[in-house]
Amino acid sequence: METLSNVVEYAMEASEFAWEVAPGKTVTAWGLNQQVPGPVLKARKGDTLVVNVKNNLPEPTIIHWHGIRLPASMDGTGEVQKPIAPGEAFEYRFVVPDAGTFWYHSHANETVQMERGMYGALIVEDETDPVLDAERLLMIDDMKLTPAGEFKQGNFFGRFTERHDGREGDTLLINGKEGSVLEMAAGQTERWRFINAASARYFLLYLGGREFKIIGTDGGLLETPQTVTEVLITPGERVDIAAGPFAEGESFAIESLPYNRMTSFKPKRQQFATVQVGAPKPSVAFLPERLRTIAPLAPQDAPVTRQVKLSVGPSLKHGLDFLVNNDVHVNDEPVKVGELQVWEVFNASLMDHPFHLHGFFFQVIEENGNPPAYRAWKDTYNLKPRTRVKIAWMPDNRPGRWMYHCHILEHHAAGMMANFEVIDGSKPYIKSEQTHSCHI
Ligand SMILES: [Cu+2]
Repeated sequence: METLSNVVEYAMEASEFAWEVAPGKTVTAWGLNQQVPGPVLKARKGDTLVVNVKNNLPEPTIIHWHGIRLPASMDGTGEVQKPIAPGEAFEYRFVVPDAGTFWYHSHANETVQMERGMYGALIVEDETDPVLDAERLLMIDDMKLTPAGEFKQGNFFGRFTERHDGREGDTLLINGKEGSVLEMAAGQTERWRFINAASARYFLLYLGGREFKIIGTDGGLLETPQTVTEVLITPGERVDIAAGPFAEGESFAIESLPYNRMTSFKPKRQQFATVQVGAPKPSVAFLPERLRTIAPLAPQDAPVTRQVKLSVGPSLKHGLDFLVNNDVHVNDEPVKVGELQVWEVFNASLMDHPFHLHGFFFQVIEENGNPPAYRAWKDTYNLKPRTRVKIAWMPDNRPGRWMYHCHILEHHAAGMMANFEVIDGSKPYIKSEQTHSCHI
């Protein structure tokens, strides 16, 4: 198939460099091509993407392609790939089969490398995308810095709190910059693609009470636009919205409303950027009532094939461990190609966790006994405390080692993850050895 597809090539180099997050405020970042976020990679649905990653960081790295349904060998985790050593390079090569807002990020020493800037967007377009007047990418992140602009290292208590709550900082970034001003024309409607690249921050998007339409999420377009005034975007998630039209002279903030994810952080209303609406321009935007059809994968009462329990438990070594089915860094049972998976994911803990499945989209078919408000393809889904969701997904013919984990990076590192194998059911199953430990 690949020979028929258009090939899009990029070269990226991971390195340490000075990055100005605001005038006079410079950090020693780690990132791709000396920018935070890294370059925006663009392709069209069905293209073959080839990305050569050269590692000039002082430690090994790996690049994970979040949300892309690629072969296991290209997933960019320690399960399937030897980390790229300093001075070495690796070529990722895969077809991008779905249109949508995706992203790439380090999957090695994540809590450090992503905090420092090792992430970027991957946009996959399709001719069926709605036509809006313009498109903008907004990558949400924060950094926890000292007054001198160094990445803050906590004391013993601080490190314990960070392990429990996840790392949040007060330097609030959109596309690597603090206090951005976005200018747009009056009368126009734009597509804004939000990606939450933060370690642990929950972003409850708010445009000063103005209505906007959610048009897409992790796995591309929704079936119908959803008109709202706020939407929660948890770490790892993507939300595409149609914003506008606004009137000339309007100015408003892109904010995150207070959200209590049940940690020691005090929920706050925080401003990430400002939008200024300038002189009007003609609009060609047309948002259809129906964006596409998403066939349901399973009925709400489909029998559960696996239970996944997320919890927090005491640990002699660390104080607390973050658990999947009562264990850390779990080796879960394999699943067979072509066998519908209906997983009941239960958050038994007293805090929120965004559950992320690598390499496959799922549909939430039930949440605490109720059907979801609308159907969507997801790869990351937030579970509030004591929440039980049923997700359905289909392992298509991409055997290999995959994983699922909490996308709060500190929880992932503290054990809330599992790997498992997708196997060809027609062959006898021989458990394969992982190529490299994913443990930090
Ligand atoms: Cu978590």
